[in-house]
Amino acid sequence: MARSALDEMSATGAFVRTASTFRNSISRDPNSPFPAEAGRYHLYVSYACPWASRCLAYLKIKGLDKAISFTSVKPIWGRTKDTDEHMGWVFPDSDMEEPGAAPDPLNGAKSIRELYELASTNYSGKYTVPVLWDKKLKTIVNNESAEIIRMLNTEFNDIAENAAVDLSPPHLQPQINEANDWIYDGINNGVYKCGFAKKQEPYNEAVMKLYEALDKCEEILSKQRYLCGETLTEADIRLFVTLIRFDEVYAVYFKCNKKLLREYPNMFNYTKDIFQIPGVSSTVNMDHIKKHYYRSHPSINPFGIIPHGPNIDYTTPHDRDRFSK
Ligand SMILES: N[C@@H](CCC(=O)N[C@@H](CS)C(=O)NCC(=O)O)C(=O)O
Repeated sequence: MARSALDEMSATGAFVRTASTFRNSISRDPNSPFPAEAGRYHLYVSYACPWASRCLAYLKIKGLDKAISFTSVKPIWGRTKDTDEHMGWVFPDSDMEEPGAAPDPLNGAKSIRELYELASTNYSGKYTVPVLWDKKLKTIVNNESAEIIRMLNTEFNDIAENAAVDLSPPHLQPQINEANDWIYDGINNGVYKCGFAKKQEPYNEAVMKLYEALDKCEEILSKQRYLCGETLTEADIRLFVTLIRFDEVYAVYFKCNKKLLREYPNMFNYTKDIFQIPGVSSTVNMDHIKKHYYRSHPSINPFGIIPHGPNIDYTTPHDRDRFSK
């Protein structure tokens, strides 16, 4: 039977994420199997998903959203096949069904699962988003967001409207990699380890690590505008997608309530700062985010009640200009 994140459990009740499977690369080299070309690739995403949202943020920041089309699935998981019980990402039947979500324009697939089955006849992993799809070869190029964002940053610069924006400049690469490591483990994946734990001990461990990492970010951001200095980098986009979901979802749903994002003055203002970068707010669909988490895992929230608050307005002024100006 097909699996989902909720099944990824160690014997001790800890959530253990498995690696992505499709790991090909798009290259600026026109002779490569997947050359960077306008109009050739499509991103399948869910607005709810932080990993997919970091790809969307890159499309906007790099000015690639005309060259690379994208479609979001519906926020709430549904049956992916009539013949088994698997629940996962599904497309709406029309544009009207769920604002923001659209039917699959390329393959007419009903679910993300169908795309994986089109790309590989013997795939047995999870059916995750994002999916970077090649329209020409009708296959999945890559389903690992950490790699997709790096391709979007460097390989499409002949096409990108904002080619000069480099979110991984070589001189900052070691610092970015270092920040990514502890932020992924403590925060991006850390909130999932808190929320999906089935025993107290792994939850305790994850929540302790999470708040150590958040405190460390707050400390860094009290001294500089962004995680790696005075310019926005990949590390910031990767942190942002988790922070923007923190108070609305993770604090309640994943039991990350020791301290709220809005109680960290530097990180809270930093989140507003990134939200206000042109294009980024269009990648944050809080309606999809809340619906997905609160309604897609009945074992965690059996009645599917979506909490009313806190409805934070990230468009209000922030204080981060104090660093760069
Ligand atoms: N490492 C992957 C993780 C992607 C991922 O876990 N996506 C989740 C949504 S937030 C998903 O599609 N889950 C489907 C499932 O668990 O069945 C990436 O960063 O691209």
